[in-house]
Amino acid sequence: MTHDEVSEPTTSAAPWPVVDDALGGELETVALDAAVTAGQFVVSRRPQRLGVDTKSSDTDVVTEMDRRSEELIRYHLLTVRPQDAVYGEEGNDRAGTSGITWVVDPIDGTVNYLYGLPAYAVSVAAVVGDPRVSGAWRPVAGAVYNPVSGQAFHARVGGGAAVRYVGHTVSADTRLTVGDGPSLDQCLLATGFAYGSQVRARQADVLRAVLPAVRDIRRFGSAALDLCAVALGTVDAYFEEGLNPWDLAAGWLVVSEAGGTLSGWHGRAPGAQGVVAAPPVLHARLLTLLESVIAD
Ligand code: LIP
Repeated sequence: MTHDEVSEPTTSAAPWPVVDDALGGELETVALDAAVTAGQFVVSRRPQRLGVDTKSSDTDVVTEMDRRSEELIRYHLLTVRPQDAVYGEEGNDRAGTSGITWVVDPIDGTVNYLYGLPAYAVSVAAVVGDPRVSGAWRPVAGAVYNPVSGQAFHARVGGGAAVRYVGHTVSADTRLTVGDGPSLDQCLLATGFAYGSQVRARQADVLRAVLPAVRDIRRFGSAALDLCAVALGTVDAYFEEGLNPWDLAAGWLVVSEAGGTLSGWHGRAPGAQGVVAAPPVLHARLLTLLESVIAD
């Protein structure tokens, strides 16, 4: 594969590098294989005594299986596509020459994994642009795999989104299409919170204003699974501030390819400063509410 796979933007309407469907299909398959392989690894090879360190705060944990999962994913990706870049949550980033960067969360929902709660996933996405710069990248293929439920969500740009069940057997794909979505006051809304106490205090203030306006809140602890839940319809919408590219990349594409709308707020691209995902009409109503309580 060469750099000319990713052709430069063709029109102002498509300000992003373009990936043809053959490449998109290849990238989707690679992402799915890598996510399932790593997801099954973190379950089957979890040691009795799990090594745990902390990162940005005493509650921001990284386990030895996060690191081993990312090593396995990196090996898998670079075996089949050695020319690509890799940008992963646990570091050791790698430059590439193809115009494709793999954005990897080896275990999204690490605290749930640590506690044995069944809401964690491996998220693997191929993106164009620079994932280190908010607004300067977008996903073109990706997969999110929950090894406990067996749900493997996957999508490629222009190819739709689907979920299959991968365990001892593998199910057929079910296409994902978001519905019209309910009114705001009937909305089951997923969200999450940062690890830093000051950001959490501000997020609690936002939640105080949002909670009375919706049906209810759900906090599952994995952004990637929250985004896939919007595409699946097991929640109506999702918002969160403080996400990293690896939390967001694959789930972003699953939502958008299922017909959902995903953005930041106050006109920003989705990223650390905010993500809102929902069916289009509900997205607009939720965004208006959030922008009324979140300062620019
Ligand atoms: C998690 C996110 C989640 C957020 C958690 C945490 P991690 O990622 O997926 O949405 O609310 O605080 O950041 O740290 O488990 O990879």
